[in-house]
Amino acid sequence: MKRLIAFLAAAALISACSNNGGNNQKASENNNQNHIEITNDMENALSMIPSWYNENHVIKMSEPPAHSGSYACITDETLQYSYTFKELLKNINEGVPKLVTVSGWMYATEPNPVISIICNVDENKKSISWKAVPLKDELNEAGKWVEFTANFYYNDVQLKPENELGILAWNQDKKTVYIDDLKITLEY
Ligand SMILES: [Ca+2]
Repeated sequence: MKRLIAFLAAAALISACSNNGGNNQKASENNNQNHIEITNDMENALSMIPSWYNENHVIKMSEPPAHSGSYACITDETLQYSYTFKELLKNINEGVPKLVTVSGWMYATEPNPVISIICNVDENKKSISWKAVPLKDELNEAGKWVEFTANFYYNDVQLKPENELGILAWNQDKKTVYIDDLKITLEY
């Protein structure tokens, strides 16, 4: 119930922000029955947006500048896990997704860092599906923002509305990688 209230509060916040056209609140949803889009530009991460965790990994950027606005997520040797989206499937939409696509921008400080996008599904706090898309080859140029996309298909798992979806980047390298402007798309 607490989560549901938090989710409704988030939905209210999102719609309030889209009404005033505010640019600084980009944790938004663009929905129809078969397609849900959740975006987060990290500019308001520190206000603790519901369904998003690890906001202490979002920092004010100067060198390099963030991809959008002033804030982006840092991952490095000690902050291996990025800003994270976590929510019950039933709180996102009716039904369960066939495909989850995670896209966004990453800035590698050295070429070819060992970093992956992780899509995990928990049932009763226990993982029933853990998928990783490595981005090492995509990030072959350091010192610039590079767009990435990771697709996760769920034909092989029987998802349930009660399952919890968790999405994050996992940096297994010593090299720092910054992340900004995440977009999570769910196809039903
Ligand atoms: Ca940003």
